Amino acid sequence: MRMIGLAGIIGIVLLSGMAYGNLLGKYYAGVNIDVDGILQTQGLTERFQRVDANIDYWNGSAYYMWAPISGQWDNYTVEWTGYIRIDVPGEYGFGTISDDGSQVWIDGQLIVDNGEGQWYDWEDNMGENEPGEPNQPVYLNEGYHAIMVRFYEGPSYDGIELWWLLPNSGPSDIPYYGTTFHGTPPTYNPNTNWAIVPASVLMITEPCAMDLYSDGVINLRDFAILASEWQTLTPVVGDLTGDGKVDMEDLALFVMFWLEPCFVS
Ligand SMILES: [Ca+2]
Ligand SMILES: [Ca+2]
Ligand SMILES: [Ca+2]
Ligand SMILES: [Ca+2]
Repeated sequence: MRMIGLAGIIGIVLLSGMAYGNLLGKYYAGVNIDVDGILQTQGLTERFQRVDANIDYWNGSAYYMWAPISGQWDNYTVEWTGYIRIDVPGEYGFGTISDDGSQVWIDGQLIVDNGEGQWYDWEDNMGENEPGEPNQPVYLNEGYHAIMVRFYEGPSYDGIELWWLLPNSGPSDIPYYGTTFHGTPPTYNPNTNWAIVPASVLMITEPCAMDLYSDGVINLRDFAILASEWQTLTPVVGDLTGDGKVDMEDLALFVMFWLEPCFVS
């Protein structure tokens, strides 16, 4: 551990508690919609990756231009991946409003298909969708669930928001008046129980990967294992980043999850 140094320790302190508010966003030039209408990223040119706190890229104005890729107003794709923390087991609603299309997968299952080319449109898995598309709340148990959202922009205006409806909320009006808004800007509906999925439940990596001692919490026991493999050439479990060595990058990732639960049953 001598190698860490003061700067490393300061970095660790700054990173502590930063597990949440992280989704990995991959930004691509181009659009690829397959024959089944699924948004794909194969064949597209990746322009950059960045960390996004959550998916909240529209401010409700009629002629909003998100345009996250510099110099590329149209014809791009974004894929977000990470995990969502569920504290209350039950049936969840998910929905997007986007221009153009978007799709949401939870644990690898497509649960919201709002993938069409469109002016802003809302769709969810609670009944506001197109015929034949997913129309069931998704049951999620306590713990971390993989989430992936894909979004594409064809021409003109663009933006996306990801919303959820918590269990036992009862039926709720959607967050915007109307469902499709052809030619009419969506108007925010305050009488809704839906909420934008907050950064506080989103993370890039789920904490159980850090629970090296498997006792259900990220703690000193896990740190001791990580330290025992420090800079070894053949780490067994401590290589959290997958680059074949245990170093500052692994430690920086580890401390982000300090004292996080891992919901071991
Ligand atoms: Ca739609
Ligand atoms: Ca558009
Ligand atoms: Ca542990
Ligand atoms: Ca590593």
